[in-house]
Amino acid sequence: GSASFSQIQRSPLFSSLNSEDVSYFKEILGDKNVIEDEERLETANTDWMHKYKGSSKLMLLPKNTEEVSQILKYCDSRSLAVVPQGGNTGLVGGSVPVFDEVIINLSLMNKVLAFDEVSGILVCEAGCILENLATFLDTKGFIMPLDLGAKGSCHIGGNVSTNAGGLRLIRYGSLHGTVLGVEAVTANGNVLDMLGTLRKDNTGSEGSLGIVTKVSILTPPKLSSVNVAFIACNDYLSCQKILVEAKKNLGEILSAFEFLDNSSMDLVLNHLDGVRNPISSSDNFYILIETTGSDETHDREKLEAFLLKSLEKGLVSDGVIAQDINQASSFWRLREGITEALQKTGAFYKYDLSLPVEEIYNLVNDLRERLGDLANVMGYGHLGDGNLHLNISIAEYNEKVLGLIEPFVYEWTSKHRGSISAEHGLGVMKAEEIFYSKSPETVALMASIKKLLDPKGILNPYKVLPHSAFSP
Ligand code: FAD
Ligand code: S2G
Ligand code: ZN
Repeated sequence: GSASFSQIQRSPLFSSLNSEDVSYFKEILGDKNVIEDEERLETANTDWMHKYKGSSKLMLLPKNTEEVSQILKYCDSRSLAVVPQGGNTGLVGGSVPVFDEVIINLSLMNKVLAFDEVSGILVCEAGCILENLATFLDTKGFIMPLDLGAKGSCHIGGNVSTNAGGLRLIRYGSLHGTVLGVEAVTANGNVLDMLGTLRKDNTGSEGSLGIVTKVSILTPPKLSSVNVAFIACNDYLSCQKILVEAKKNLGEILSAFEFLDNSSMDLVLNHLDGVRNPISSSDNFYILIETTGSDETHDREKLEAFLLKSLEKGLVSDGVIAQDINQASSFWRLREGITEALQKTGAFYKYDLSLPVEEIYNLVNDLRERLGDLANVMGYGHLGDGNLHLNISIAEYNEKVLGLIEPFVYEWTSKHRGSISAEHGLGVMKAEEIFYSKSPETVALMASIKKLLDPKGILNPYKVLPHSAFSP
């Protein structure tokens, strides 16, 4: 795991669980929703990447906001630290205990509460799985404004708490724009009902300021014509020019613009079954473009014209437009499958960075030069949002290689005016690195808000904020 993880000390201010605590939780939740079973705790203590592992002795499954409130009120009075957990697909160690924090998992709070078929405003509980919401909305002719590879497991509560970006941000904006309100419970058990307001809500607290129990979100109507093109180009400058052309010539129907380099493509072809590169002559970069509009003929003509023009200008070496939904899914599989393919390599280091678009691939090249043949460096991500997913895969974890990667990657990002966390959050992985992207004054302000809302620091301790700024 990452170096900073092992240097954290368990705060002496937090109590340890005792039998009275467990009996209290059983009283308010019922025995079956108070989990002490070794196997289920093993899963809940381990993150999706199997990189971060806690030692919690208890997982609680509240069924409603009132139960979350009672749990937090009790934990706050007993100084028991907790970790809010959604789908546990987070990639920065934010969703699992660092030590013996009590796990509060929102999975049982998975009901759709209201949907307005005119405005598209959905109100649901935080534990709704993203894919289930998408399926529900599909029956109403609407879609979720965000989509990500973890859709089958991640919760809307976790998406809101990490201010997740994902594959549709280029079209529908970040959750800052679509989340209209939340209901949340603060450390002392107070229920904050900010659900009714239509003002925007700045989130991204990663469970350190409160537990999100309900979300109201604006969902766009489902449009009839979705087209996907998979194209290859020779160099990163062409990737950028294609992005400019796509924004200009596809305009309002552009709904996704993802890139992956040939190392990422090789990784997917080597580690996933049933995938193949639709481009006959392999190239250095691949781009997946999706358009979503309301007129199939118009949209297809537009996409074909765009592709032809890019070929004529020599920006694109080859390209193919999906003939049907299956082929479109096979193109998406190449992009969404990279994370899964990485899981199958021995070990990997993962960086989720925002950078000026023109700088993105310079970092990949610089790091590739720095590591030589010590490791395989891959660059892919949401090019349209200036979000690079820089991943390094290696046979097994190796402190020497980590020492070559960090702090180099963070310093490089900071020097080039980027952010060390584009969409995944800081979690435990990057809490000590926050100063590469936030000024000391901003961190101090974040710490004062944390102090105000969670004076004992029981909510997701050791995460987001550095020990120097806030230590329970
Ligand atoms: P968890 O992992 O359970 O928790 C994440 C954080 O939120 C933790 O700090 C946790 O304490 C907190 N939390 C969870 N639920 C609540 C709640 N109800 N109230 C308060 N705090 C809470 N992320 C992206 O942004 N874009 C992507 O494109 C993307 N692609 C991914 C692809 C794959 C294959 C995988 C495995 C992950 C991907 N992720 C991506 C990362 C992850 O899916 C997101 O961060 C997601 O939003 C986490 O949701 P979750 O419900 O799994 O939250
Ligand atoms: C994606 C997943 C994280 C990663 O696929 O868009 O957010 O680095 C990522 O694989
Ligand atoms: Zn991503």
